[in-house]
Amino acid sequence: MNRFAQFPAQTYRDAVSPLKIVSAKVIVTCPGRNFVTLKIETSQGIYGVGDATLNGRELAVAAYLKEHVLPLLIGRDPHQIEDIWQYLYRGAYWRGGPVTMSAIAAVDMALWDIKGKAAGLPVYQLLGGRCRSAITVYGHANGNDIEGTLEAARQYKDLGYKAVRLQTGIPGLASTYGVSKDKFFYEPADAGLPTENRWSTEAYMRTVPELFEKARMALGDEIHLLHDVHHRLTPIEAARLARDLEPYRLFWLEDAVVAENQQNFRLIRQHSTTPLAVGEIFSTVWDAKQLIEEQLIDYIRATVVHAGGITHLRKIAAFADLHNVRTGCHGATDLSPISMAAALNFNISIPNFGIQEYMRHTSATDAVFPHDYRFEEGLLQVNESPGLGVDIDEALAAEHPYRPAYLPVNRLLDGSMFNW
Ligand code: CS2
Ligand code: MG
Repeated sequence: MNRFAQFPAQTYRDAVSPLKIVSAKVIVTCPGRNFVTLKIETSQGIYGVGDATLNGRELAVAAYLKEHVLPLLIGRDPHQIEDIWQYLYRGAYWRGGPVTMSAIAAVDMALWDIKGKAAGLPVYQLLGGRCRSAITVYGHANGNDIEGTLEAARQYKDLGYKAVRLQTGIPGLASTYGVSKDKFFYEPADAGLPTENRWSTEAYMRTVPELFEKARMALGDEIHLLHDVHHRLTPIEAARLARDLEPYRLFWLEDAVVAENQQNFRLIRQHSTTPLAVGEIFSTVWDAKQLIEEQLIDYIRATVVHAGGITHLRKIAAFADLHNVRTGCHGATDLSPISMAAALNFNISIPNFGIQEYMRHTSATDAVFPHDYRFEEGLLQVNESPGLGVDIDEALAAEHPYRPAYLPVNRLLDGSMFNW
């Protein structure tokens, strides 16, 4: 029996009858990697779930929710999603940032889940319905060297992916961002204390153009190719790399430079037509305002769990749409299947969807988070079940206790602290 069938369609009166939030809990689980989940329960037995995972800082968000948010929710009408969002955002006084906005995001996702279940509709139907039949996704191909990366890319192409991100090991460097031990499942938070990588921009800049030249020869012109610089270049270095990659027609070059100084991207724009993507670490629209207004980027990567949930992400997408910027939501394995389910309901309902990152979760994670979305021929099909179409198996979650895990740090060869 479909586990979501318990929520039958209800008339409007029933759907908005006085529901009250009666309890809420934070569930931290580690089926191979840590996830933080918020579960909000209501007076009619309808409950909603939200993802609150912030890779490497999970317990900060769990504490923020438990100590400073959950007491404020009890007794409220869960249908008042926008008012509760504004209450938590303005009421904190200290606005924005990844911890606060991940906590607000979890509440927002759970409330949309409740509203969908109460209405007997998938959340995307409450967001305006379908703008497309399914969601195009990209996978992560990586290897210790170029040939290994291309071999992984062929596997993704054989699985039906229409788009694949390529990250390769760099000759002379023991490790680098994006190259994982397990070639199919990538989890960078790999140790109880941060592991230290060493970095050489020169070696990187020599390797990446060769990677994409060989990729185009090996994979053809049809498949979309993407690359994540992961914040590691200066603006002029990024401009040179973007120009060097133009012959290989990337779908996007991601996080070419750090984006605290949004005008960094003006220099890249002056030198290259390679499309640019940024924003997975953004918490609100204010982190991207100049980038979008000046059309310094082509894709905004802000994600449902780190940018305030569906409610705020829709505002970012609407603002981006005014400036011909499309979405490209972050979808790494450190965002739970709850985030993916919410992202798909968001993606299917907006006019300026670009692409969705889809790093598959392990079977252990999927068992803890049963969900109705499914992968078919390079596309993700969104749930038709009420709400977000995802759940958490609390008994199974309890079998996987939290395990401290930190993201790596990066230093230059001379030991200077750098960006990972
Ligand atoms: C990466 C992420 O998927 C991406 O584009 O930037 O894997 C990122 O490194 C992790 O989410 C960090 O936890
Ligand atoms: Mg990235």
